[in-house]
Amino acid sequence: MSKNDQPTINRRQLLAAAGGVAIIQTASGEQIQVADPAIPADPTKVPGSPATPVGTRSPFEQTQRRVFGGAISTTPLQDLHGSITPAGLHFERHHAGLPTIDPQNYELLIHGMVDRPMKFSLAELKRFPATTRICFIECSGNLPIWANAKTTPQSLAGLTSQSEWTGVKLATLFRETGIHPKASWFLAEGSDAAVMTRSIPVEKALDDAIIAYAQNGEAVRPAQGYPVRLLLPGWEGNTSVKWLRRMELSDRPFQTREETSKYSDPLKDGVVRQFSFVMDARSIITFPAYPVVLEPGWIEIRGLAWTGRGHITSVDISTDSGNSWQQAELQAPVLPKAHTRFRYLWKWDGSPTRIMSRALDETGYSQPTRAQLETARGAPQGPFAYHYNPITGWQIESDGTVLLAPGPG
Ligand SMILES: Nc1nc2c(c(=O)[nH]1)N[C@H]1C(S)=C(S)[C@@H](COP(=O)(O)O)O[C@H]1N2
Ligand SMILES: [Mo]
Repeated sequence: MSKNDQPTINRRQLLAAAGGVAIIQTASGEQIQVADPAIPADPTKVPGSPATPVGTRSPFEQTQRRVFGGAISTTPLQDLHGSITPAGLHFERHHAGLPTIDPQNYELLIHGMVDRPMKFSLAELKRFPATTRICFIECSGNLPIWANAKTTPQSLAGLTSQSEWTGVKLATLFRETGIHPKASWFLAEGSDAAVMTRSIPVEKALDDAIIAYAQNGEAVRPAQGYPVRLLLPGWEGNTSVKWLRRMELSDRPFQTREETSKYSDPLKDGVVRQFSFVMDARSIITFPAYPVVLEPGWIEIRGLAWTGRGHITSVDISTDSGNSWQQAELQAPVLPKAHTRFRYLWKWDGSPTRIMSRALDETGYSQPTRAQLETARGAPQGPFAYHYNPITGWQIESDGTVLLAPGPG
């Protein structure tokens, strides 16, 4: 029997032993002997603070987004539970700051190759039948290639967040305006100084695009596009244009700055991949991860897996540096195009090892190793690598320190 297999006495049991013994009589008259700890005085039994119109979190909770240069902030994935990102911790990416838009003056214009060009106020958008879904938004640049061993889940993959979104189906609005049979693309334009524009296939609009005005039950936050954003579930975050003001239908893509000089992927041999919309399956272990220091014993490995192609079907975990893989438990309900929480119970014996997770999705796509990715696409280029989703691992040292593992991941 190793030292880790010995039963341990926890603090509760120690308290009980110090408190002596009591006899409890059950409803049927039977007597049972139980340990009887002294009940500590309760320091909170004094009148508390009053109700407030808008709540705030406990002052003892300090988790935060991490802000980079004012135009990017990342979600603290390692501090969250379940699958919904609180709105105030949703990652932010904006190319020219947050515009302030008065919802009274807001209008959404749909024009171009349509039967009836139309403008919709916010109130008009809210009168259409509504739809609600939970899905993630992930920036396609969600893996800084400057990551070093002391990288947290937040710094590694904090450009993905999940909300429950509510709005009107874009298909409903296109049915109102009518679309020319030849219209196959539309331009989505934001109302910020960046003049964010992307060309989107009409097929996506008719499939599952949402014109969203609510996030986790309240109005969309300014950082997420108040009062209205385009939401394209499973597609690279950049296409979910915030502060949406205009959509123009056409029979071809518009070749905007955001889809030519940016958001296209340099491959090997000078070839560039354009319109790589769908986010590939990815997973990361959020616990244990840097800067946690582990003690030997039972550990619940926790993390998130997601895919833009539908459902996650399984998440494999390796606790022996990739020699063998076991299936993690997935938290139900497993929703399509959504962060899926996984858990795996593991007893760490104190010897150095690497833990890794690998996501599989319903199309049969398996999250690739870094080597597989680089064989297919070449080494990542530029300050960010778009659509870079390799298996990542955490190296656990014998002293319990956990560090981001470089390859073979
Ligand atoms: N109008 C507008 N829409 C935008 C952007 C922007 O700068 N302006 N940034 C895009 C990018 S690059 C991403 S990843 C997502 C981020 O959405 P979030 O800030 O709500 O997380 O919004 C997209 N929509
Ligand atoms: Mo992005």
